[in-house]
Amino acid sequence: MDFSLSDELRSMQQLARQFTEEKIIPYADKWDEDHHFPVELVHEMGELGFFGCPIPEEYGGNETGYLAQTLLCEEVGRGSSSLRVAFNTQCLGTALSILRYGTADQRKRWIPDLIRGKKLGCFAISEPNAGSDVMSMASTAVPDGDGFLLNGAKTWISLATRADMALVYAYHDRAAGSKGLSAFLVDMHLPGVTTRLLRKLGTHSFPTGEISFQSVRLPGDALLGKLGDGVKIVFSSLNQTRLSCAAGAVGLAQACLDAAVKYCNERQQFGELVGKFQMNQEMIATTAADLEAARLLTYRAAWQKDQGQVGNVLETTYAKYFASQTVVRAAHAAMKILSAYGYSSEYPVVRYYRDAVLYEIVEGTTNIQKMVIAQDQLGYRKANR
Ligand code: GRA
Repeated sequence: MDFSLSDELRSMQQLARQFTEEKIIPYADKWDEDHHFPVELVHEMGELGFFGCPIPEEYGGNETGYLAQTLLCEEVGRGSSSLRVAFNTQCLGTALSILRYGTADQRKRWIPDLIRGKKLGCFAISEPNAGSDVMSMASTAVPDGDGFLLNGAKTWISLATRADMALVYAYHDRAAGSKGLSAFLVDMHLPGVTTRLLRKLGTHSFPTGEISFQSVRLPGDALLGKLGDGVKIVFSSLNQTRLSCAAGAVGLAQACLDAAVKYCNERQQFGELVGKFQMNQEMIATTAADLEAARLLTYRAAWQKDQGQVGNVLETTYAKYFASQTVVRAAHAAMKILSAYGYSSEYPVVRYYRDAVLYEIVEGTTNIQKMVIAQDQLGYRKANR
């Protein structure tokens, strides 16, 4: 066992830290307040290679791997939970699936532009009546001539209103059950595609929306993988996007701890620094210990993927589950320590608090993560594939 980071990983971490400190942290509160999506930062991160870690050089990536990707997600997530989502829209939920399941033409068409941030991507799984219950989705893409006819509605899709392409999951044959689900690469500029922006509690700098597909004619080469590969693709994709959530949660929990520590060492009450009070120390200690554990679980899941164990659903689920719980506790602790200042828009803690909650919902709720873990423990269904 070696817990140290290589020189290459440390320098990538350093680059992302510096980028976040210079280009994100000074503006993140204002962007959040204005609901402003700084698209130019997605381009910049793309140019710096932030989205290309698990992608071969042949398609514009840098092949530095999942642990590298995780470190970058963590650093960006420390500055902005909103911008962290770009790792999923540009790579883990889109380009990476195209790399795994796409043809040479599909890879060439989409991957380089997505990971360089030149084209914006999104992935469309959830529907108004299909959240945790993925398989109950109602969208259909039935064979039609030499292509497919896509109909349906998707919701809670990051970048829906801005994306150039979407990886859409839909049934080509509803009657065939799980074997009837397929994945499609959809050009978002096609006739019949419309979107609507949604309002939400936090992550205001990254738009989330609904997509409606009304008799959208897809060409035959929109199909990703084979007919019926939808289940395989969607669950393997969720197993990578959940890792980025875990990393983002670790980054945000670190931001919460940093804010709490700074305040403890500045603010005086009853004649001494508030850090001297044991009840505050208890919150600092539990946050710091949780954070260490969450970070180790996250790095382990990433490291396993770098060893070729990309189907490590169980360990990725532990990481996503524990990191999302950690960040919620960390944000609550920071709020209590900063108290009225925590609740005020003058400090970023109010943004951290709003953004933290999302980690318990997105990419599979906490209860879904627990379900996966419990079913594995009980022997009902092995999580790893
Ligand atoms: O046997 P089969 O051929 O019928 O296949 C079944 C099963 O073997 C089928 O799926 C297969 N399967 C998997 N295949 C590969 C299940 N898990 C895996 C896996 N890990 N890898 C259906 O299985 P089932 O048991 O009938 O399904 P289920 O009862 O519905 O339970 C599965 C489960 C609860 C794990 C699943 O539904 C799940 O993970 N739900 C959570 C959904 C989720 O994470 N949604 C997030 C949407 S994306 C998102 O939030 C992105 C945010 C928005 C954005 O940023 O754009």
